[in-house]
Amino acid sequence: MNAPRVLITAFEAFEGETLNPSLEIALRLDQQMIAGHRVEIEILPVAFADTHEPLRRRLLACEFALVIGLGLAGGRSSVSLERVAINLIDARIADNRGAQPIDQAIVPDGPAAYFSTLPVKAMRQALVAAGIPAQISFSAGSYVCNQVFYLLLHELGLRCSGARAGFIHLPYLPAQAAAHPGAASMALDTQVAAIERAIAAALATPDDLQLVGGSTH
Ligand code: PCA
Repeated sequence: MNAPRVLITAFEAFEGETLNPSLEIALRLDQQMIAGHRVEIEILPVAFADTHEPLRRRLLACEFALVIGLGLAGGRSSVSLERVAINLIDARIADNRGAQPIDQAIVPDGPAAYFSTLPVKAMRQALVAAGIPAQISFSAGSYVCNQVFYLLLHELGLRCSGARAGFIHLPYLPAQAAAHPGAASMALDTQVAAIERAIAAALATPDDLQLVGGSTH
């Protein structure tokens, strides 16, 4: 029998970087087995106009038990388990195709926001227990990562009831932080371990734990 599957999405490099930790993690985890599930990957361009189609195609058959988007949030010191995707594009910088849309809806007439359907508290607990800095985040920004996060939940909600999805933002890799004096970073091995543990925790936790994890700012 074929093993159930998990999809990880990742991004190419952007904003003048040559690396993106999400891509490095995805390449390391492609076809790996985690808690009896086979990991598959989808590499996305950092381009507002070119993410929806590959996602829609990949999600069409509702074949994934879990879908987790990954992306870089340069400057953050922890692995960020995102809670909220908003229906807004407000690009701080041009994307890799030169587009810089401002104040547009991702899905016209779509809901203002979607919540992650991953058990983010349980996932954070699993990471912290493994000695990996992790936090809950209440904003995935208004750039391409937030767009993918929103579209994952939108597409899965439209046709794949029961499929769980969310987004995780990652710190710089050390080689990237070297070019940004003072910026935090996390080694690739630690980032890979974080995503392995996050996936395992999500698969093991149908209903999230009631743990403190809110924010005052
Ligand atoms: N991070 C960007 C887009 C691609 C990525 O890895 C973001 O946070 O929107």
